[in-house]
Amino acid sequence: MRSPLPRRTNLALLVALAIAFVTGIGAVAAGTSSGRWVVLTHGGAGFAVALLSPWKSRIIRRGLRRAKRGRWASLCLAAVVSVTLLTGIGYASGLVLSIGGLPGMWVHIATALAAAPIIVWHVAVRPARPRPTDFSRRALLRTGTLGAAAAGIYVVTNSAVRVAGLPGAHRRFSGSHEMGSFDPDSMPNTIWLNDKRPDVDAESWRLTVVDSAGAHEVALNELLGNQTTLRATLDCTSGWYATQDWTGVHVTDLLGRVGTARSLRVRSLTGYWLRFPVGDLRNLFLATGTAGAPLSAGHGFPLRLVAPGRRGFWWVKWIDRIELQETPAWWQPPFPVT
Ligand code: HEM
Ligand SMILES: Nc1nc2c(c(=O)[nH]1)N[C@H]1C(S)=C(S)[C@@H](COP(=O)(O)O)O[C@H]1N2
Ligand SMILES: [Mo]
Repeated sequence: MRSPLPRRTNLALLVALAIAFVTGIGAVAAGTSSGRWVVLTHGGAGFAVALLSPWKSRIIRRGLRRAKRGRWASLCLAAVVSVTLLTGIGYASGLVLSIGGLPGMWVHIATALAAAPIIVWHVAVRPARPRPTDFSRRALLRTGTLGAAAAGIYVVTNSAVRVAGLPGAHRRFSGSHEMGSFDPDSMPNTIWLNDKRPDVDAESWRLTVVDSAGAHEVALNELLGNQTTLRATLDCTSGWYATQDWTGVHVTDLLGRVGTARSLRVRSLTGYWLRFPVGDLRNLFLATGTAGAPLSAGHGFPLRLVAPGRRGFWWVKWIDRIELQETPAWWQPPFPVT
């Protein structure tokens, strides 16, 4: 009889990768500290993948002795997953924050996304069917041991990062590193690949506000009249965060009756937009400045959104229109595409 070990290794690896993938997406969606457990599970799943790799390399080495269809794609998969693993650990520890000018977290996410379809294909061409014995008490115990070992390694590496005083010791719950708090000039500018920084003329710029009473326009001067300050943390999915004192007005100061509206669509003059549930209006802030100075062009001059508790991609820059709509808030891509 053939040993069940390779099959179980493959199954465990598949489960660990699936958990890492789902919690990875959860980690970059998490805006409040209640998302901490998702990020912790992600690290644990990542280390479970790492723990299984010695067994998996034995399987791979054996497999390579037999010529198989799609061998190169499988080796490519192994390479892509290894890079994902290494960039994850490199970024989390702070040892490798940037790779070829790109944020290391960006490379981590890009390779993980590239691995996903190859994994689906890889499993489809050699399906490993679980057997009843894979769910026996002993097998479950072994799975539990793997989980505990992964959690153990996670705790040990995290402590090592702290003892060694690596930058990773000061990560936020989301895994992000601090960059440029209270110093907007040293805070990164993050712009999606398909967006571009516009040059805005402050004189002619207007904010169009649409509520149940219709549309009206607001000039920059009017916004500068009656400002308050809000301390809030911008946490980008590319792995950095910064806390700033933002000056501006609350969205609710500009909007009239909500009526039957279900969402607020916040649009950038570049075309970039996001939709927020009306239940969230009280938390949304429109900033014209930070640290006592007007926003820089890169940070969204003349007006940007400050959305405490939401990840950076929600913080629309260069806003030219906010509009209450009856469309439900979930009616938008889960992550912005334009
Ligand atoms: C599917 C394969 C994946 C593997 C094997 C993997 C593995 C890892 C590992 C080992 C870490 C370091 C954990 C630590 O030391 O704290 C990490 C961190 C991270 N990964 Fe992944 N990852 C995967 C996919 C993803 C995806 C798809 C995303 C996002 C879309 C993602 C986002 C993150 C984030 C935000 C961190 C930082 C969290 C922290 O500092 O603990 N990962 N990953
Ligand atoms: N119009 C527009 N707004 C945008 C973006 C963009 O590309 N275009 N990037 C978002 C992302 S991903 C982040 S993290 C923050 C970054 O803000 P900053 O460049 O001021 O640091 O802006 C958000 N607002
Ligand atoms: Mo971002």
